[in-house]
Amino acid sequence: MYSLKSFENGFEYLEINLKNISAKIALQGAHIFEYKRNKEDVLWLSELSDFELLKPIRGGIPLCWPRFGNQDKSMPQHGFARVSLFELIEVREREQESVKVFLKLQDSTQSRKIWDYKFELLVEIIVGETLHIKMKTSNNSLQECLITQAFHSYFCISDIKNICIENLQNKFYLDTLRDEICQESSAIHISCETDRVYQGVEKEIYLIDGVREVCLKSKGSSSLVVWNPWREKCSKMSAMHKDAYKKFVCLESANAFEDCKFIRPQESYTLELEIV
Ligand code: TA6
Repeated sequence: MYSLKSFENGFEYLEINLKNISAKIALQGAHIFEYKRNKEDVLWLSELSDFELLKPIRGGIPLCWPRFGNQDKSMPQHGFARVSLFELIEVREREQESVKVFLKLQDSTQSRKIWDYKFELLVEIIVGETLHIKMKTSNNSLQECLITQAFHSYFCISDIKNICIENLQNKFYLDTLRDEICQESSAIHISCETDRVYQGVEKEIYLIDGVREVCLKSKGSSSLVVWNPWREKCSKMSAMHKDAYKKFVCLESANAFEDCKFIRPQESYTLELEIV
């Protein structure tokens, strides 16, 4: 049902195969880079993605932590977790139904140079008919820490022109391209570069692609990012074909901007996502 594998360059990942479900999880970044249901990809992965230490994988679900975005110049964009090697703690099989994987990242001399906190980041992934991820930050420092974070999920779609995103009606969002606060009026269709951070998001979000529907249920998050680079930005992005923008949309359950989290010493905070 599961095996630890590596690419020729030694890049390690866990491969999970159940009856109608399969997944691949890189130890770097605790990064789910493949999740299939009935042999259909739910997550999008660039054919040009790197699988090299210290290079983020392009696609799947990058874990943005302890920062989302690039406002904090002391840190790589989207933080350092996605380019850090996690320890594989335990894998629990439950018949042919599901496999639960526990991975852990702790502070190090390198991490403390970038972010001077003692921490433990525990990632729990349940691969089954749904994909369930929990990211638990424990602050083992003597001072309070601030985190912003996100499951930066890339979803496979038939074509960007065919999809709509439901349940964000009336929500306010930051249009990061125009640096403007706007209010969503209806279901979202994408026809240009889109980079929006919705706030006050409590309910599940639906990605509708023809007859296909993916539902995102999150806990511990009230912000959701909707991103598609569209043609021009896509052509400038690393590890992406120039037409890749047509085949994915990012819906990112987050704690971003005003939804940031302060964690007191010896306390923890968990961000959860279930992809149904
Ligand atoms: O979540 C949207 C975003 O912040 C975009 O602005 C774009 O930068 C995207 O993430 C990809 O970032 P990456 O560092 O993975 O290339």
